[in-house]
Amino acid sequence: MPIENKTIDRAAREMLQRTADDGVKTVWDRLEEQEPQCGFGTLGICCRNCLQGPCRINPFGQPDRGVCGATADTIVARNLLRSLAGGTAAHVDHAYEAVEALHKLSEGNVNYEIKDEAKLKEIASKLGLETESKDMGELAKEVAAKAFENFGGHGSEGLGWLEAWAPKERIDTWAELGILPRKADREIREAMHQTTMGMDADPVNLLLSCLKQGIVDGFAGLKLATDMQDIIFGTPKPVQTETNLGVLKEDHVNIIVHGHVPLLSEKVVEWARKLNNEAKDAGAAGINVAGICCTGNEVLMRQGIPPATNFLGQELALATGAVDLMVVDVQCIMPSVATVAGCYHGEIVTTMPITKIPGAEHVPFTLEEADEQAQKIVRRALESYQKRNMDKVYIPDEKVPIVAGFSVEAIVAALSKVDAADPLKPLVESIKSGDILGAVGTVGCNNAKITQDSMHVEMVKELIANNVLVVATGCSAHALGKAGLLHPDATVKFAGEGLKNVLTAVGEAAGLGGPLPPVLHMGSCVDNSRIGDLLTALAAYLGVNVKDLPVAASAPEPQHEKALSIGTWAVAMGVLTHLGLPPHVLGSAVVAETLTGEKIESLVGGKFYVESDPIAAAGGLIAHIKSKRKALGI
Ligand code: BF8
Ligand code: SF4
Repeated sequence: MPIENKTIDRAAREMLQRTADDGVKTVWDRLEEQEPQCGFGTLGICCRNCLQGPCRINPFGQPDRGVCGATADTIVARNLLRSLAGGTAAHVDHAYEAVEALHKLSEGNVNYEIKDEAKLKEIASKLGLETESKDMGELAKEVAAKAFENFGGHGSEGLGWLEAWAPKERIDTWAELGILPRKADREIREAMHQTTMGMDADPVNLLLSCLKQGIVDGFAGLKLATDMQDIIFGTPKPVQTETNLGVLKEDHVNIIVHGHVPLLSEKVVEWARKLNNEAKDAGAAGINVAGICCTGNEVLMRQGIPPATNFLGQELALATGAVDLMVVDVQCIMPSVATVAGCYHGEIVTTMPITKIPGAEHVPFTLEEADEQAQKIVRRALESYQKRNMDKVYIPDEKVPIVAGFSVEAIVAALSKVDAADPLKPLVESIKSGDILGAVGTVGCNNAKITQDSMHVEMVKELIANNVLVVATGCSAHALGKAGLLHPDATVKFAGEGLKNVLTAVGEAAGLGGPLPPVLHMGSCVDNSRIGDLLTALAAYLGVNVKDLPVAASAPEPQHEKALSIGTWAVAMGVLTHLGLPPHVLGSAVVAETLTGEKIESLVGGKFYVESDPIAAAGGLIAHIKSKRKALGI
């Protein structure tokens, strides 16, 4: 495959030339080696859930059943539910780590603080806790106890986080459909049970459980994780920095934080700053920390740490020969990083008991000894720097300025500069007048099957040209950042007239001396909860339901099971959700048609929409937004 078809990112193209010249394999080479990929797997019609299998269904004839009698519909729906349970488990486990941190800090056992006391109080009172008579430690302990209740417990009680934050209309809808979740661990466990041999064979029943996993993901995963992280590390405010591989510095010790949970990466950032002088003693100009994937987003949003690249660029960052150490926690870490680092330079340090990689160093990370371990990791980077061969360093000269840090609080703060008494009013008025046609949240990954960043960038350019405001998270935000779309200049260059006027008015009122960017970076993948909060607030303000808003969601280049669980949550919230490539469900017409059809839309208000052409996808999303506007009479 020619390099131009692998990525639109110029830095990535340069590095791909380098890895090709050096005979170092990357994710794209391995995809080619896998091709043609298994047709049964692609269609979702293979099952290995018991030892009578593996079974596969012939889409064109016989056999049309597995050994046990399972049909293609059963197998596809079952496989999808297992994937969703995987994605949901990842987010819920992430949230658990963050709750545990709040609990331990409330007991004074760990060296983390409460950075956002106002958010802690706000969350506590939403949970029905009395806040006035208590100190922050006590309150944190009570909030952590309430948060823990979302994971396990007996009986059929529901998720406290959902009950406190989901719109009442949604709760009623989900209850009517029988998909109102109980505790998260129970639902994930039940999904695994439901999909074992000799269990549920009804594809529709399995799909309802899929929706339930999505709801668990949204509230006991995304929302819970974001809330805990905001309390401990602060709620993001706008920050300016740069992105792409050019943020690596030849004369600095370069440390990359990669993974998802900020408990470690925040400490690495803190200690890199504190130990900067030691780097000078080691002959470097200082320590430079850059991020990859969502932990990169977390430290970008709160600390202004520059993102080096997104998911598909993780090996390419190492191929610069300038990364002295890459420290990883959980999720989206390709095992190949150890191999690529071995070919160039740099140490890979794993830190979590459930994420070890052959060839990497393991430095266990615990909340109790977070400072010691972060120091150890930073000092290892200094040692690694001293072993770096400067002749083999090549850093592409590609970096672009970005603005990030748009939490809901930050967006409301900017809007309140236009109307202090009624901050949502200017946004709502602009939507009503048509200056802003609607909004799309672009989220999710890169996928080696799609030219890196191309779907994100081309689709979003088309959306903003048509006055659609875009909010972004995850690797989508990285992609858009690398393409210059997280910067006010892009508003001038690419936004339609109406959108440009609104963003300029708000940006100038907020004292930015120019427009807001046309794409607001709202954070990591768990921070999709911020998009949910914004939609909930907008719907409440307008007195309508979330499903009636002129909005849509899109994962243009989905890769991970987490992207599917997030997308399913969005559908359950009532939002049309675009995917740039289909999940492994096309082997069952029942499943594929249900996920994208009118039936699911009539039940929950949302559905999936698959389109692999970026301009056509933008057109589909715009048509949807227009139909919602029409229904609202605006
Ligand atoms: O949680 S967008 S490739 S990094 S899964 Fe992974 Fe996908 Fe990137 Fe973040 Ni989200
Ligand atoms: Fe085959 Fe049924 Fe076993 Fe799956 S559960 S492997 S379809 S026999």
